[in-house]
Amino acid sequence: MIRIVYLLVRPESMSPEKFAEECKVHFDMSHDVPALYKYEVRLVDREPQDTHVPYLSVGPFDAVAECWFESEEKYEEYLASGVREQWFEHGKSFIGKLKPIITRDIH
Ligand code: 3ML
Repeated sequence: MIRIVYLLVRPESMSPEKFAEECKVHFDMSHDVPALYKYEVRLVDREPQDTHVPYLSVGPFDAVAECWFESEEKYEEYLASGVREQWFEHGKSFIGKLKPIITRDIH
């Protein structure tokens, strides 16, 4: 499984409420995107700093998302799709900045 994690920052001019609304629309739209096995987007609620190891300061960001793909072939199919292109167009309307992190399994 290919999994890509994203940190999302809302545009400076957008309210947190509007951003939350658009995240919900984006989640609903994800169900029509071909070859996307799963998409999740979650709003940042709290960022506790009382960690048991040194705290790493990152951000600020407003949401964390993840895209799952079953294989490289599926990922290519996703990239080639027009529906995916429309999904990204919606993304451009409410994501101010995006930090993608391509992750891999530990074994
Ligand atoms: C890539 C993505 C990260 C995210 O949260 O949504 C998708 C599509 C997009 O950026 O519009």
